[in-house]
Amino acid sequence: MDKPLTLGEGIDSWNTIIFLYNSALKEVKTKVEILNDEFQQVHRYNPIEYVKSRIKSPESIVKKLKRNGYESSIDNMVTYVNDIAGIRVVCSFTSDIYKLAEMIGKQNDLTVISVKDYIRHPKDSGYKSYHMLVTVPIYLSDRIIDTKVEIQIRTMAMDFWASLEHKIYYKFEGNAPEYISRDLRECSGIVSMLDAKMLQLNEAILEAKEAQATSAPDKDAIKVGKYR
Ligand code: 0O2
Repeated sequence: MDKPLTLGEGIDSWNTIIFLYNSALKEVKTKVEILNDEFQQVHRYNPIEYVKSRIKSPESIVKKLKRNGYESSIDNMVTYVNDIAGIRVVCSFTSDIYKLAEMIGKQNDLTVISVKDYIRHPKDSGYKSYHMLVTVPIYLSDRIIDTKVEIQIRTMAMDFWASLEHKIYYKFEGNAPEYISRDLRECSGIVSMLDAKMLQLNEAILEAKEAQATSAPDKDAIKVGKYR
């Protein structure tokens, strides 16, 4: 089979492009859902709280191109805007983020283009999230097109902070007074403390449950004994 075409090489109609990004979103979303179901099946545990996905609005695409010094054209949009198709996976605990990222990285038909770990290296704003830029092959009737999707993986607390910070910053169009930026960074620190505490609590609960299970008599054995 011919080498897959990368979105941008000769694909020029807006509708075709949006159709491809929508298809790529569906593919990646299904993969993430299957990984979550498998995790539930094997470990009796659900690492994902919820998944959101979106196609970036034309206004947002144009704004981003302008911000980065590019003219608004379909070619530039496909080449320089990496998050036109975006999926946000919200996990219970920080440790789940890394497990999930590893599982996504191992999917044979996804190509990981880049990873940005804003959890280990938060942005100056205080933003924390794990970003993976991947391509997924979209099989059309006459060709295969590798299409970019940005996957953002974060905890509920990180998502809470990022959503509110996004709203606040939009109000100031990026020029928030210093004391607001400082307070937001402080809130980001609180979010990290909360995540660390919840993770610690979860680990303590799991240990306590395990200890209970090993010290308690086997319920089935009691039943057998009673009715023998
Ligand atoms: P919107 O409106 O959410 O779509 P690159 O994609 O690598 O060319 P970019 O865009 O700087 O360069 O990549 P990065 O850092 O991975 O950021 C992509 C997205 O992450 C942003 O998209 C936001 O959604 C989110 N993000 C990054 N930094 C921040 C931050 O400080 N605060 C919040 N709340 N979100 C952030 P957009 O297009 O900037 O915005």
